[in-house]
Amino acid sequence: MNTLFNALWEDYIAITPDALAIHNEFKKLGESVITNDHIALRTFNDGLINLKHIGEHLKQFGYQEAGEYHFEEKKLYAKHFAHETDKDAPKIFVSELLLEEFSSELQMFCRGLIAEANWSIGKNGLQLPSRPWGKISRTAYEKLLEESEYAAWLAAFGLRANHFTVSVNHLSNLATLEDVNEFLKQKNFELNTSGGEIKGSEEVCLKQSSTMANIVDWKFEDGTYPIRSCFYEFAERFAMENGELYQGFVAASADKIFESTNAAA
Ligand code: OOG
Ligand code: NI
Repeated sequence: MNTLFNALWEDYIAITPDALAIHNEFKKLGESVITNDHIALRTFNDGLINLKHIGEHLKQFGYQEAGEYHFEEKKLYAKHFAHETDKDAPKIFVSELLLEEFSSELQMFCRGLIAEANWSIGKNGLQLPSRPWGKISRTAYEKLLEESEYAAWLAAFGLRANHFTVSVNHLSNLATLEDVNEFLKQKNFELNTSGGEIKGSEEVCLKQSSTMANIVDWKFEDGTYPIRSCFYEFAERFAMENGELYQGFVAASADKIFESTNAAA
C-alpha cells in the first residue's frame, strides 16, 4: 500500500508544485508527519478503467467500498474506498464520468481513449498512476472543455492522484481549517472559492477547502500549453452523535471541490 501512495505522491508533486511547497511550509511549522485524509482518482464509466475495475484493483491493497455519491449536474458517479484494517490509511475517492449523458462527439472521442486503455491494460495490467492513452490534441482538449471540465482534465492527465488531502485533525500547529486557510492566504496560495472558501460545516461533520490547481506547461499532440493540473485539499472531520469522527464525504461539498481544476478565468 505504501508503494502505491509513494508512486502517486511522486507523480502528483511533479505537476503540483504548490502541494510540495505547502507540505514543506507545514514541515517548517513543526509538523513532522503530515497525515493524508484521502486522495482522489478520476475515470470514465467504461472499459477496463471504469470505477468497478478500479475498485477491484484497490482490493489487493486492502481497500473496500465505503460510500457512494451522485453528481447530477456534472454527470458523475463516485464511490469512496476505505482500508479494511488500517484506520489511519488515506481513503480513496474515485469518480467516473457518465459518458452516455454527453454528446455523441464526446462519447466517440473518449471511447477512443478507452480502447487504447483496454489494449494497454490487456497487455500490462492496470497501473496507478498512468495515462493508458497517448497525448490528445489541443483542439480535442478545448472541445471537451465546452462540455465537461472533468472530461478535459481526465483526457489530458489520466489515472493519477487528482489531489492529496491533508488531515487537519492530525496537525499539531494549526488547530482548525480556518487557521489552515489563513496560513495559506498569508503565503499567497490561491484557494478555491466556489461555494465559499470552506465547504461543509460542523453539522455535516466535515469541513473542506482546497487550493486552485497549479497551472503547468502540458504536452499536447500539437505543442505545449499551460493548463490546470492538480490541487491540494484540507479536511477537518467532526464527531457524529456516537462520538466517532465522520469518515464519509459530503456530495454538496465534493461538487465544489471538483471545480478546483476548472480552467483559469
Ligand atoms: C474529487 C472531488 C471530490 C472531496 O473531497 O469531496 C473530493 C475530484 O476533484 O476528483 O475529493
Ligand atoms: Ni477530496
